This record gives sequence, C-alpha cells and structure tokens, in this order.
Amino acid sequence: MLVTVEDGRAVRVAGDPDHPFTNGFLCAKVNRYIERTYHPDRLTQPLRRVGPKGSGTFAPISWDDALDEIASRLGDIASSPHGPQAILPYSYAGTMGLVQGSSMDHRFFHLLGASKLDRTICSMAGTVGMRMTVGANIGADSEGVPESDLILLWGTNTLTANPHLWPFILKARERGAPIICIDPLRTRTALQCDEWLPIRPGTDAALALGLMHVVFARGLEDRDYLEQYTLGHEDLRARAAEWTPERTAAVTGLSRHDVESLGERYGRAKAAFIRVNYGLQRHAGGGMAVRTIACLPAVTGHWRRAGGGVQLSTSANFQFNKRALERPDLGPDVRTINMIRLGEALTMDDAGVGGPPVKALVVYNSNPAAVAPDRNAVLRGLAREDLFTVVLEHFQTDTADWADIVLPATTQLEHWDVHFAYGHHYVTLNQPSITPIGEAKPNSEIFRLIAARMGMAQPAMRDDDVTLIRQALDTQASKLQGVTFDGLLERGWMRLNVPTPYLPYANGEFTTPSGKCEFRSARLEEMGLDPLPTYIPPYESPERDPDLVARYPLTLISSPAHTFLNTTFVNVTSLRRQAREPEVLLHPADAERRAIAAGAMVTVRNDRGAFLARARVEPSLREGVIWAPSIWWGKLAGDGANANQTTSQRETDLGHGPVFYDNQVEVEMA
Ligand SMILES: Nc1nc2c(c(=O)[nH]1)N[C@H]1C(S)=C(S)[C@@H](COP(=O)(O)OP(=O)(O)OC[C@H]3O[C@@H](n4cnc5c(=O)[nH]c(N)nc54)[C@H](O)[C@@H]3O)O[C@H]1N2
Ligand SMILES: Nc1nc2c(c(=O)[nH]1)N[C@H]1C(S)=C(S)[C@@H](COP(=O)(O)OP(=O)(O)OC[C@H]3O[C@@H](n4cnc5c(=O)[nH]c(N)nc54)[C@H](O)[C@@H]3O)O[C@H]1N2
Ligand SMILES: [Mo]
Repeated sequence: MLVTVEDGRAVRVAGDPDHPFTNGFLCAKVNRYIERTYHPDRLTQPLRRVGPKGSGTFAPISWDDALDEIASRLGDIASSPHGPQAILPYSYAGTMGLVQGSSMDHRFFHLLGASKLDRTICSMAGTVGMRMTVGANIGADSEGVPESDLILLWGTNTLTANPHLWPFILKARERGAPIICIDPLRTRTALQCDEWLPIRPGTDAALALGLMHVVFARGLEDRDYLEQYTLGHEDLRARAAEWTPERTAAVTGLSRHDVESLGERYGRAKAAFIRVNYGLQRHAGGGMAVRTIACLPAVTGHWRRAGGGVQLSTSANFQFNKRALERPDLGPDVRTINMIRLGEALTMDDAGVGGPPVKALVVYNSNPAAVAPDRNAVLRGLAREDLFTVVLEHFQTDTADWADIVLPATTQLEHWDVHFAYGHHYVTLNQPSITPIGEAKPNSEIFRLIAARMGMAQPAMRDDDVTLIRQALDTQASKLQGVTFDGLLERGWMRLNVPTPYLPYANGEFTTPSGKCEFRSARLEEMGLDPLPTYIPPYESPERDPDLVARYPLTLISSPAHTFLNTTFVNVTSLRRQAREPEVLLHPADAERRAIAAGAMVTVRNDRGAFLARARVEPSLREGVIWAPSIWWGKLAGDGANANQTTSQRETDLGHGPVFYDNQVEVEMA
C-alpha cells in the first residue's frame, strides 16, 4: 500500500503497481483507509469507565493514570491466591502484523505468567487438515494460476475475500480454463464463474471422495505420482470406491451428473487449481474436509505442474523467528484457553479448563463482543462487575463498551510492522507514514509501558519496533534467506526465497512424518480419528441431530459482507451504507413457506439467541440455507444483536476451530 502524505496528513492510499501479486489496486475496504484513520470517532485519549459496566460511559484520563491503574490491578490479581493465570490476553486479526500482534504483547504475558490464548477462531481446522495430508499449510502458488486448466473456487468468496487473486484466474480463463464455484451461496464470485455447484453446507469431504471415485473409476489417476510420493493410496482407492456418484449426490445435495462431470473434468485436467478456503472449514468436520480435498492433486499428480494443486494458504512458508519475537522461554508453563470458548471461559469458575476464574481480560486487535461465537454467553461474561477489562482500540467497539480502561491504539499508517501473507509469497514492511492521531500509541509501546510500570526489568521488554522486525528476520530458515530489513526498506516488500511460481510438491518433498502425501495418517489414528479421508457430518444436521433440524430447519451462513472486514470498517459510513442494514437472504421457497415478504423485518433465532434482519428474497442460494452478511457491530444494529447471537462454542474435528456456519436456525416475521 502506497500512502501519499501532504503537510503531515495522509491524503491518498493506493496499491503498489510494482507488486507482482496485488498489482496496483486495493480492496473495497482498504481503499477507505484514509476515511477510517481520520474518522471523527477515533479514540484519541485513554478512557476510564465512569458508569456501570457496559453502559458505555467513560471519561478521559492521562496515560500515566491509565498505566498506573492497569499495572496495579494486574499486579494485585497476579499476587492474589488466583495467581497470574487469572489474567487472559485476547487478540486476533485486527492487525496481523508481527510487531503489533505477536511480539511485545506475547513477551509481556509470558513474563507475567498469564493464561495462554489458543488462537483458533479463523483457520486452525483447515491448517491442521493441511498438516495431516501435506505436512504444512503450504499450497500452490497464486502466480502459477494463469497456467491452470481448471479452477475450482471451493468454499471461498474470492471477489470479496481476496480480490487480488481474481486477475490471475481471469488469465487462466482467457486460455480456456473453466471456473467452477462450489458454495451453498451464489456469491458475487459464483456469479462470475462458469458454473455454480450449490453444495449442502458441511459436506465437502463427501464431494472430494466422490470426485476421487470418478477419477479412479475412469483410470485418470497419476500412478507414478501415487507410487513415488504418497502413502496409503490403495487404502484411499478402497475408501473412494465406497463413494459412488449416487451416494455422493445424496449426501452433498448435488446431482449425480454434477459429481460425475466434475470428477471427469478434474481427472482429465493437467493442472487444476483448487482454491479451498476458510468458509468450508467452519463446520464440525472442517478439518477432515480440508484434509480430504488436499488429497486430490496427489491422486492426479497436478502438483507437478504450475497452476496445479490446492491452496488453502501460503502462510507456513513465512518462517520468521517467532521464538525470538514472542520469547515463550520467558514464562512458566501455563494453561491455555481456546478463544472461541470465551463465553465459557468468562462465566465458569474454572474458566472451563481448570484453574482460577478469569479475573482480568486484556483485549487488542480483536472485537470479541461481536466476533466470538455464542455472543450472549460472551456478553454475560463481559458484564461481570468483578472482571477487570482493558481494551486497546481505534474505536469504541462493542467490546470497548464493556471495558474498565480503553487505550487508544495506532493504525497501519502510524506504526512500524512486518507482515506475512496467506495468499502470496511476499513479506511486507509497514513503515509509519504519519504521526499518531491524538495520543494513540502502538500496541508494542503500550505493552512496553505497562511492563515498565509493573517493574519488569528484562531487556527483552525494551526492544524497539525496528529491533523487533530485525529479530523476526534473523533466522536460518531457507525461505527467508535474502529477505533483509534493508531490502524491505528499499522496496517495501520482498519475495520469499522460493521460485516463481513455487511448486512445493512437484517432486514430493512433503513435510509429513513419512515425507509423503499421507492419504493414511498415523497421527490421526493416534488421535482416535479415522486415518483415512472421511466425511464427518455437521453437528446440526439430519444425520446427527434430526430433532434439532426439525425445529430449526435453516442453515445460517454468516460470512463477511463485501464492504466489511470482520467487524473492522463497519463504522466507516461509506462502507456501512453499501451494506445497508443487517439483512438476511432467503430462498423464495423458504420465504413463501413462512409467509415472509421481501423487505419484511424478520427474527432469526435458535436456542442460543436471536437477531433482527431485513429479509431479502432471491433464488441466489441453496434452498434451506440463509445468508446474513456479517459481522455487524451489535451497537450499530437496531436491536443491538448480530449473527453470533446464534452461533455455538462447539469445536471442529481438528484444530479446535469454530463452527460458525454449522448453525441451524428458524426465521419468522418480527
Ligand atoms: N471483504 C472481506 N474480505 C476478507 C474478510 C472480510 O471479513 N471481508 N475476512 C478475511 C479473513 S479473516 C478471512 S479468514 C477470509 C475468509 O474468506 P473465505 O476463506 O473466502 O471464507 P468465508 O468468507 O468465511 O466463506 C467463503 C464462502 O464459503 C461458503 N461456505 C460456507 N460453508 C460452506 C461449506 O460447507 N462448503 C462450501 N463449499 N462452501 C461453504 C460461504 O457461503 C462463503 O461464500 O477472508 C479475508 N478477507
Ligand atoms: N459469525 C461470524 N463470526 C466470525 C466470522 C464469520 O465469518 N462469521 N469470521 C471469523 C474470522 S475468520 C475471524 S479472523 C475473526 C476476526 O475477529 P477479530 O480478530 O476480532 O477481527 P475484527 O472484527 O476485524 O476486529 C479487529 C479489531 O482490532 C482493531 N485493530 C486493528 N488494528 C489494530 C491495532 O493495531 N491495534 C489495536 N489495539 N487494535 C487494532 C480494529 O479496530 C477492530 O476493532 O472473526 C470470526 N468471527
Ligand atoms: Mo479469518
């Protein structure tokens, strides 16, 4: 991102035209980063709660007073009988920069001996699924996509969630590659594809097995690749044999013809690119679904060729020196709390995992009062008068409303950072372009200051941000060789030390224990799971809970609205205007059955909670599925509620991830 500054004020942001992946454009949201940075509601001073918890009434205080209060409250809890594990950090994707997201903060909490947070809320199910099959969350290179001869956009809304991939896809299409979207919703991405397969949510592993069935049945597998580079291919063949097109169609809700036709085309392709993404892993069997899909290019040998393979992420290529940054060695062994069970952690005496209750919560880079599942439980927890809550933020979010102390944080334009990526292979340096707004400070500085107040004398707590960046880059890891601070300073970004395009598994070289693509996984067997790819039905499905489905027959998908980034940007007026108001999209048949007219206000509810939305009625999604574009700030919705009122704290099969879209509801006129 290039920032134009005039008289100390940022006036324009634009994509870097020289960048080989982002190619000179920004997404719909980040285009508005100026509007967001200079928003009249930016927090500019530390605030202290004056009214009752959650009333949202605060008074400005000085940094000195704020830091004193935080240091003394955290110190008291740490030295109380509960001990330091009663303190819980909570952070995620506000910024994914290493300096502002996983350096000084981690050092501070390690030294303090606070509970650890398992950061599962986005990608862990799929990440572990990839690890089980190929060894790491490493996949095909986006820059090879123009050479692909078949594109599957599988559980991803590319034009919304990573629009920079789209030009590469269009180049492949120009050369004749069809683009197929597999999604219960006919998203704006699906509308641009050649075909839309409206799969039943949570059944993707079944489809992948059905495709393998067709590939094997037609003899379209790559025997040489199977022999040389895979483990358990005879077992996989037997497993796939069970997944006839009839059975696959019955489970996935697609037609037998669709399954056969896709399997045939996949098998005949030479370099099919599968962009599998995070949407499809937000179900009970999400880990296994990703693992199963990740088997496909090894069956057909597509990993051999540019444009072939699966990409969930490229993140594991970024082998920064995380130990040096986070310094886990500074702290004792402590318990870990899963961030998606925050509701439970804040409302149970042993935080749901054993040990002391949570007495203090320090939130940064996250808005858990809106993004965490089972929102009613989270809000009950945040409402506890005996919970001391500190929130580092740009804005007075739903979460900040429950804070005791709010601290103003800097944005990307105001601080240093270094970034990994999950859809490409470039490291990015983030240099500050303007001075902080008001009294805002970078997260890193805030943790340095709190540490100093608490008397932490370790030199590690005094490293400045540029030193932290150098530490992140100081590693023997081969993919970071040649990526230097000076190089980054010169251009802003540098490619990892991998070829273009990067073909990670062209010659096997899988990083699994066996060094092969593991169709059969001993690690899964040890975990008591099926060692072979398999279909695990959603929790809230006719297979597993028919009574529940009878009461709540609609599956709610609450994936992001086009102009929101999770809850970031919801308060940016121009972007919120485009999202209009909380809405829910219903299929005409589902609307008719409930006598719901287009434009009516409806209640979406289940046993966990409810929220209001304006009904839109369109045939652009699978019958039985509804879509609530998300994630709304509760406080900006008429009823103070959002879709996470209805989602559950259950975990995926692998990685302890959330099951946001494994969620049955009913809709009725409000
Ligand atoms: N504009 C915008 N861009 C974003 C974000 C944002 O909030 N807004 N968030 C960023 C983040 S943090 C992430 S993790 C990514 C997320 O981006 P994606 O990985 O694309 O994930 P989602 O948007 O959650 O879901 C993508 C699609 O999966 C579909 N889906 C849901 N369940 C299933 C299923 O069972 N099977 C199949 N085949 N499809 C299913 C949904 O209908 C949805 O259209 O995007 C990033 N980019
Ligand atoms: N129902 C439903 N729930 C979901 C999802 C969904 O699709 N549906 N998506 C899930 C996914 S994929 C994810 S990744 C999570 C995301 O959940 P979060 O990580 O909580 O992401 P955001 O909602 O974007 O909130 C980030 C907050 O960080 C703040 N922030 C940004 N930069 C900084 C900084 O430098 N310093 C500080 N102190 N604060 C900063 C922003 O102002 C913003 O309020 O939500 C999950 N929740
Ligand atoms: Mo995410």
